[in-house]
Amino acid sequence: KLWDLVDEYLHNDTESIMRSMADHFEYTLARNKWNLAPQSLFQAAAYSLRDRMIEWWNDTQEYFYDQDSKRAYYMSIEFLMGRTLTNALISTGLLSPYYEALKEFGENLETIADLEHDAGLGSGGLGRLAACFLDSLATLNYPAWGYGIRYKYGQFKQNIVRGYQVETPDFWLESGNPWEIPRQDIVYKVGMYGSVQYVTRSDGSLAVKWEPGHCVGAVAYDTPIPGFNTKNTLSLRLWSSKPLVDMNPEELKADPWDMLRQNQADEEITSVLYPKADSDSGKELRLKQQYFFSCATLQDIIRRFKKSNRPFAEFPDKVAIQLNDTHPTVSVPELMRILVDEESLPWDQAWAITTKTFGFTNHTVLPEALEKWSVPMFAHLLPRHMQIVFEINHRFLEEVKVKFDCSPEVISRLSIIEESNPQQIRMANLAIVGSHTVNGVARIHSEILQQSVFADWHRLWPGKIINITNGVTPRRWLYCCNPTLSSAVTKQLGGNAWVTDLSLLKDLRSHITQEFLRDVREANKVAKERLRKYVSKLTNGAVDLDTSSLFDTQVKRIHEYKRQLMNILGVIHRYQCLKALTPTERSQQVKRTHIFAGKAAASYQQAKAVIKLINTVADVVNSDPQTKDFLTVVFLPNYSVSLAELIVPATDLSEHISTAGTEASGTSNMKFAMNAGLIIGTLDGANVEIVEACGQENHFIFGATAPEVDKLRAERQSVAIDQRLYNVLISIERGDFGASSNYRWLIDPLWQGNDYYCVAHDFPLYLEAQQCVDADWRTPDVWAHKTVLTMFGMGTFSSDHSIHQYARNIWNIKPARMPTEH
Ligand code: 26Y
Repeated sequence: KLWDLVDEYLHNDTESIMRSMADHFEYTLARNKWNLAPQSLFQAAAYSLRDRMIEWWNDTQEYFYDQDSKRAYYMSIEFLMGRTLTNALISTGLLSPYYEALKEFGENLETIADLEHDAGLGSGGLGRLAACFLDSLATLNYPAWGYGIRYKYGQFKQNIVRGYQVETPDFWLESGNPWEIPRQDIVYKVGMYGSVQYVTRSDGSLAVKWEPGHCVGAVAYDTPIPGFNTKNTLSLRLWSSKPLVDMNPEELKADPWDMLRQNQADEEITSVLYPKADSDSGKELRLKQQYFFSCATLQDIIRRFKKSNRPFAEFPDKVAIQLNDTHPTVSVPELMRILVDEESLPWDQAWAITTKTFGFTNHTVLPEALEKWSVPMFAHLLPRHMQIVFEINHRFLEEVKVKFDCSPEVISRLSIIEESNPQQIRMANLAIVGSHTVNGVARIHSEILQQSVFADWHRLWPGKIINITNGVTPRRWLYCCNPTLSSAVTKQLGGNAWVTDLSLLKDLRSHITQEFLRDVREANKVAKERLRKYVSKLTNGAVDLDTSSLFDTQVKRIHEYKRQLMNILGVIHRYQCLKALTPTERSQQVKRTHIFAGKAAASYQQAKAVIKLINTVADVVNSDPQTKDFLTVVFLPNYSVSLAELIVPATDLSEHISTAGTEASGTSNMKFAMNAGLIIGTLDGANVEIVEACGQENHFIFGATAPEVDKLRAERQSVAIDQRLYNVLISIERGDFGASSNYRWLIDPLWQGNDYYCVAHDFPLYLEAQQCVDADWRTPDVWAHKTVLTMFGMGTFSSDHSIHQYARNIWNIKPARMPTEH
């Protein structure tokens, strides 16, 4: 009876929603009904929606438990979730009653949704991929959990001051986070430091026991993840650190001030994403974060597993754990420690369980991103884990020597321990040895893993390294962010089944109607107008984008390999060409708006210099009366998920121009193409598969291919500087864009032929590709056809498609959809 009352309370008609919003407004937020502040209305809406999601979440968990489902656990140090409100309303099917309810409160849903602070607990592609995967897992009814860290500060906020990037903390929890459910009852103890003891068991055998020198608490915070058009609701469980005073009795005797400092240090573990790693203490903090999160997650997974009273031998039948890059890899020795030391399993059995449980995804081939930890530091923080890693390595190398005829060089490359001074632990090697399957994130990337980065492993264990090409969720990246275009697709297909089955788009490819071409153009116009308003507000009216111009966009992390430099050098070239023309000639040129956004790592000089150059070029170009009607350049500060949702639908041409062989996949390429945008790009990452699916003739592909890049580098050929590049560089040297000393980091390597990322080689080819863009843009019908063929070719780039492959080929899990009456 009691529960019936609750169910009644949670009805989903407008009036019930208004009532529950009013309740939260008054009792959760303690606000006064005469002061309906928009921020509080957002929170009231969020809390009331959360109530509904919690109910479904509880039902879902009960259902998975009853079904005894095998679950997949996605462990990721980043989750770049962005905003939740609109997405959750659309997934739960409650958009229209909430729209109405807010109207009754005198507010517009869009305005309210805009008040939500992005959850920016990630820095780029890897974190956003994790977020898309959660959306797909929920939507496809897979039994799964996301696990990560609840950082108090997300990725820094980027401010642009006089053209320079200035970082300030992103205190995203400032106005509270209505989506999360703090679970003060779910707290695990995480040990660190200390020593290893040997104790004799009653049967005379020797047991090893780690006695940590210090313990902290890990508190669970859950965020419900609703599936689209299903009641299945998953959870993202993020850990927050807190002091455990009574767990550390020795420390209780210490000076109270010391204890306070220790408490603060404990809380700091989950304070920031990627703490600065330029000192030993910074590096240790990063490792501490990784261990903290791995340790808490494994305890939680094992507690859930134990509820079914099965023997540990069956653990891999019920649990699949995915390591999203190497960051959670300390989970491998941690699971071994639990099984061997705490559960007293023999090593071989523990190892079989461990390797059957883990899968490992690699996201980068850049050597500097392959994580290593110094052995002394690791041994100090995690003495028992260090022993276990040595033991894993010893047994692995013995096996290799016996079974395979490897040279000493190969053995030393395969070794988990790098014999440097001090020794280093290669986390990628540990992840490969500790998991049953390794995957790359786009076909070319997986091939590079097999043939070069992990070639030794591929020879050792053929078939272990596989490919699963990334995808993005069509819910957020088309249905929600581009309602006009979505309606057009729904109209064409006579329903919105495509939202959960994007492959339906391909059926539209063979009969493109005039009506649809018109609709696509209209959607693009609406989106451009929205972006125009945003930029105008941002710049206090100083920049008014011309929505009839071609919007050319490059938005992503700023990195040398992504070559934003080549893009801006191309813009300078265009500017120089315009200046050289007569006014009549100028007026015949394609009008363009070049949009940039992206953050540079705080210590990355070259990337920061690129930001300064883009901003300065923007100042010069936008205020030049001769060119300003034909060329506009904008750098939009503080790139984020919600900013991307605004930019993606408004873009005509997006740039994915990394040096071939460097971008593992890229996922924004998929977002733009899904929104009927064309791509200018290299044959790198997922571009290769995108243009294969959409037609290479519909895109602007240029530049050295990955084997050509290898050759250029091997031959150390110095590439002659093209005349146009020369003119651009000279203009920068001359100070046309402020003091050239700002750009030494960028320009000198080019003059010196020290051009690892092949900018000079690809520049002329890039300019040619841009000329092809202009030519096509001048023929609107040609352009429109290409955009539509592109969009309809994107059926396999949904994260749903990727997740089905993970489920089948790595995790061995099955969907378990709750019946609707549940
Ligand atoms: C060094 C370390 C701590 C580290 C921190 C962050 C290493 C890597 C990363 C993040 C990597 C990342 O975001 N990689 C991107 O993953 C995307 C999803 O697979 C790819 O699309 C993209 O090409 C790749 O750069």
